[in-house]
Amino acid sequence: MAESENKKVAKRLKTDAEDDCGDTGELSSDSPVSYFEFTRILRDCAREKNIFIHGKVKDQDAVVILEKTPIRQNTLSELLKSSQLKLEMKNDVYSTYQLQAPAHLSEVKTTVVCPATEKHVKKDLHQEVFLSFSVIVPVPCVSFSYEVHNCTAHLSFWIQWVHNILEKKAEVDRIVFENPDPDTGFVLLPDFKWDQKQLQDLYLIAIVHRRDVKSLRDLTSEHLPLLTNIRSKGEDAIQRQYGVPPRKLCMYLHYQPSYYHLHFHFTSLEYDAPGVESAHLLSDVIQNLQADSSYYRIRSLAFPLRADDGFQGSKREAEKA
Ligand code: GTA
Repeated sequence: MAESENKKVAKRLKTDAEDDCGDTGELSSDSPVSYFEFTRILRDCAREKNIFIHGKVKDQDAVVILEKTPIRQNTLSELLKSSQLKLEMKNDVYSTYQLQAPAHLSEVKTTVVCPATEKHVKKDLHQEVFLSFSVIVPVPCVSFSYEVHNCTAHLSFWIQWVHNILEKKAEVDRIVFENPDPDTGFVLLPDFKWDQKQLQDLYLIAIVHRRDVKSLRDLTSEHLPLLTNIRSKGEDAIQRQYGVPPRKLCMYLHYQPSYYHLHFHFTSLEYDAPGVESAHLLSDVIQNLQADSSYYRIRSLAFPLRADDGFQGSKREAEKA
């Protein structure tokens, strides 16, 4: 990347200074976390270095997600020079240490969902996962409602946060790009899983302005202009803002999504993003719709199903009826 581009990207990424002041980085002494009373651990993932905790904040249910953030290249020399090292073991040329970093280099990304509904709690609870297939029912709208109401209704969420973004009631200063066209337009902004501190784990979402398209299942060739617009304008915006070229981006949507308002994930190819088992690449979706407008209306689609989804039961009920 050229030096001027590097500077532009560095400006776009969040710095520690920004974290200590301003709108999004306000130091918060009265956050829900200060009142959090632990109930139980929902999920604990050593590889992803995150933990999902259920608890109460002033009598309301809450979920707190703690995640160790990646080590940033621009803080490496400070990290090595200003940390204390405690020797753990030494053997031949090998030695391991506990590195105690200064406070500003050892932050933990914290996500709070409060008040959390039963669905929020259930979503983050560790469960056995099986591969399942969505049922093909000849009438597309029946198929859609069958899946949504019998399988995912209890795991799909209110999308108020999506409407807040589209109506500029939340995350306004985080918007990276917007195309306001009511049919093919969208808003591109950082996913809340990305702390925007390094490009290796770049993660943005494109939320469409249209409110009548809920998921992959609704897409037909009528939506090709929307999909190609998102691909080309999304790629351009990310290249402009972050210097990441399209060949280093992964663009996809989830089936089944957690939130039923059409949106796309743009992640760095270097990032091992969660949800890969339910991802459908945008380029494949475009090609499939070009070949067959009803592809996603009639196909049976595989998706991961959690042990307590109740889908198997519902399916059996439906078969019996
Ligand atoms: N900018 O308010 C928001 C917001 N919310 C509520 C969700 N998202 C938001 N983005 C902004 N502001 O990528 C993002 C989500 C997700 C996308 C919805 O919208 O981060 P989806 O409908 O396809 O749902 O996408 P998906 O991907 O299945 O659900 P989600 O929440 O991403 O969960 C997938 C897995 O990611 C989980 O099983 C869990 O392992 C992991 N995960 C969830 N939340 C976090 C977190 N905060 N930190 C780390 N890992 C997480």
